[in-house]
Amino acid sequence: GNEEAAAKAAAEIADTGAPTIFDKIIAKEIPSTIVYEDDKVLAFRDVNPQAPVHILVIPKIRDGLTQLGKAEPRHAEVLGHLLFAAKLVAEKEGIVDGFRVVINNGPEACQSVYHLHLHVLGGRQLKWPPG
Ligand code: IU
Repeated sequence: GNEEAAAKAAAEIADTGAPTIFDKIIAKEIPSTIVYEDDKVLAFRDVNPQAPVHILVIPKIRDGLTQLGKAEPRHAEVLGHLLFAAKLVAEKEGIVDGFRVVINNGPEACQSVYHLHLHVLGGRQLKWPPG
């Protein structure tokens, strides 16, 4: 009902630390189109692509990284690993000459899933500034 929908919407605009749908994607309980995977990160196609190539790169273990703004010194290594994986994904997708990596942090940036993720976008002329 309406209340349920309102609660769901509220949950998605706040960093509650609750499990997210990405846990199920990592566990392969929810199917996704995986384009790259190693021991630390998973990259899969966004279900609502904003460009011909739109891939999300996420840490397999969230470890408090609900959003970039919560990063601690211990996360530096995985943050670097995620960015390098984004480059590997761009190469694999054939967009390495023109792509964008985006992290939406918090409500004002329209973050909707509180498990850190890098968006890798390309395959068309991207505009600047972004919306
Ligand atoms: P955001 O930066 O938190 O707004 O990005 C979340 C992305 O996760 C967004 O682009 C969604 O389309 C995407 N996504 C997904 O790929 N699969 C899902 O099951 C859900 C969201 I929920």
